[in-house]
Amino acid sequence: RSASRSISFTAFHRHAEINAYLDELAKAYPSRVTVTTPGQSYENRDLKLITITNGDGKTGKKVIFLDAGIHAREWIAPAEALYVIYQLVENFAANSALLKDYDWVILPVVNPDGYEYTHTSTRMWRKTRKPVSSSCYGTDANRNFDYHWGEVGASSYSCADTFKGETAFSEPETQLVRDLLLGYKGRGKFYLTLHSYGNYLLYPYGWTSALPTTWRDIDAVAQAGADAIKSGTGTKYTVGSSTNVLYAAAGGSDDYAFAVAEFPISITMELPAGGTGFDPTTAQILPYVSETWLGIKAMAQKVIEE
Ligand code: ING
Ligand code: ZN
Repeated sequence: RSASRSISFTAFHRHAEINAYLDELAKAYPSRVTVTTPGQSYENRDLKLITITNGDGKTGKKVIFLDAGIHAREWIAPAEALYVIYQLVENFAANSALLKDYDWVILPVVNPDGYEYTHTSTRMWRKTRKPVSSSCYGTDANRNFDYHWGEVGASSYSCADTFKGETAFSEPETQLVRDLLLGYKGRGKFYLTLHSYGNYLLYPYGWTSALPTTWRDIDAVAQAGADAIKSGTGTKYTVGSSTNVLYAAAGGSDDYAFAVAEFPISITMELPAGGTGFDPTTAQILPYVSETWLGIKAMAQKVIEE
């Protein structure tokens, strides 16, 4: 396992294995990798964050923030985050330009309680796992961010898959993402959140059909990603604001990163479907994650060249 250490792209890994891989990288590449644990999930799992640099020792660089696994069942998303980490750390020589003026900060599993629950109990679980009432568990973490929270496309019914939460930021997992994003205010230039499925590159707003005044800048980055994937493998991605090309939904992390934490480029990437949608076969993992990396790399290059 020398090429990729303890991780592979031929299986979906459990949360403990993912955390172990991050720790292993921090040990193997101490000059370029830092792993911290900024908090825990509701069920007390460590939410590990990896910061990847080029090792030049310069501080205060611009930041690309990437997360995955906000939704439990979307297994290809954390797999992609691991592939990005693998490329930036273990294939550093090929990707060092992406780290010259930017640090990458990656939270590969935002919702580990839900993720583990999809492995041990209910494969199609989407939400977190904090009980809401005696009968229902979990909040839709991508409806729980406090920007036009609950105004559209979110449910007040605690048993629903798109339950917005009893309050904005009711979940420790979304609080943690909030605090990280706010901590990078000013330095944060590109927020990318990975979901599945459907091949979309979505940008704000989710809460209204109106577009941000700077939508052309975001659209150009997303289009660069779609173009790179199209020319690499022929796979087509749809680009546009989430309200206009998918559906309206308030309380998403991308709107918050853009409008409150002031990341000028904020994109939700919906990876390809597999199986019935959320469950690609293990043989599909490597083709999907490597194809998606073409798009992520192209988007990062576009952000960096601006
Ligand atoms: N899709 C996203 C969802 O949370 C989305 C789509 C993103 C809507 C951003 C609004 C804002 O519903 C999936 N697959 O989770
Ligand atoms: Zn999702």
